[in-house]
Amino acid sequence: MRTQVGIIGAGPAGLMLSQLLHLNGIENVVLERQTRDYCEERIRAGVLEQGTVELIREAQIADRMEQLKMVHDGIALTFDGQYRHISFQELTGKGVTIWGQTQIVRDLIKARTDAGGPVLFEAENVSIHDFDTDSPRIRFRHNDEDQELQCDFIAGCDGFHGVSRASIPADRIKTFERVYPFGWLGMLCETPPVSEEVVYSHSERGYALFSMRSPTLSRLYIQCAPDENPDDWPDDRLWEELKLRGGEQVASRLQTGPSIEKSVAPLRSFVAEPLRHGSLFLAGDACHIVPPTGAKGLNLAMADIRILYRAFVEHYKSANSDPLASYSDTCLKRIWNAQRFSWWMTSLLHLFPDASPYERRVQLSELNYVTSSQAAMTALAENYVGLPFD
Ligand code: FAS
Ligand code: PHB
Repeated sequence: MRTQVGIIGAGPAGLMLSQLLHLNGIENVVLERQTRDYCEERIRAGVLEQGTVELIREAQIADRMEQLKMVHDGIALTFDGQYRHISFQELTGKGVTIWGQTQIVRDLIKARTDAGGPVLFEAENVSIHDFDTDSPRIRFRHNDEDQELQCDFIAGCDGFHGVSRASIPADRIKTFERVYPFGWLGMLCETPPVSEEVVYSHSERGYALFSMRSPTLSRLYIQCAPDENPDDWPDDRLWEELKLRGGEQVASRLQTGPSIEKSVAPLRSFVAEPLRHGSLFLAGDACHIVPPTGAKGLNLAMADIRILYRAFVEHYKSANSDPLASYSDTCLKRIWNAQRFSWWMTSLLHLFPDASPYERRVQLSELNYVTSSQAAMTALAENYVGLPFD
């Protein structure tokens, strides 16, 4: 089997790259180890920057999004009995869009398969070879047959636990990491959202987040132990805890109901440098992880793909390989900005088990400052809506 770009991973990064390359006449094959259903059912991000919305339009998979999306002009923060709104529209002239990652992945898989694009699900034992040459190869097993894909380039879009980054010799890659002493217990339920905007809550009992996927589907989270067992949180207990952490204004409006999904995700900050290794290009969670407090995970993956697909188009259409050569440095600038903002939002809103009474007071003072100073609110807003591309 032969193609121009071999893509490992059918998450949002791999599928978006495949669709954009296809629309520009560049051949590609996607190899995914999970089933199609598994990829389409996974619940993850839901807040989109304007740059991600524009990329979805460029990929010609925006029809359902345009009809069903929700547009928010800000967020709210609650702490110490306060309920404070931050208007992104007033401060930056931009908002954010609520449209689930699950929907984006479904639309991309449909677009690729409708066009006959080779997306091979249940590809086992994927391994990559000769990526320090101009003719890299990917070996895998599919339909009980061992196969080999020869290509010009490999795009490693296989997430944090994928094979791509793991295949790079340790002396050729540098990693930076912070693991947080807590995780998020998330719940999805068919109840109306508590507010017309996403609400971030800081309390003596810990952090909570009140988000949504639609006017009838709420997505809610509480800070928990990294190894928390969701089974220890029957719905009633979780609703009670959300009310206690959200504060009076939230509790009085929170409508409860049966959960349809519950899961725990650990929190970490992670970056691997560089993103390019010969003919292998890493993108998305394969080379960076952010705690979801800043809603940057998916948006950062889409920013990588925006830069990478344009670089491939320049290479194949204009024989200009400079954008491929600068891919890593270009992405890393944006990655470290999002790392800083996500670490800062996480530090601002979570309860750190070892925080001293002094640090607790400073945290409250920062929450007050961030929700009352025009300058501080603008800094938060411009990072949340997404910093401009260079
Ligand atoms: P993905 O991990 O989405 O996709 C990688 C794909 O590669 C997967 O389909 C995997 O099966 C496949 N793969 C892995 N190894 C392979 C191999 N060896 N062979 C073939 N295929 C292989 N962000 C937010 O902003 N808000 C959130 O609420 C939020 N919640 C999250 C919850 C969880 C549990 C996780 C893990 C992430 C969450 N994120 C959230 C971040 C999330 O949105 C990611 O940034 C986004 O999924 C990144 O997309 P990809 O880079 O495509 O990686
Ligand atoms: C979500 O809707 O899942 C969500 C919203 C905001 C975040 C993280 C997750 O910061």
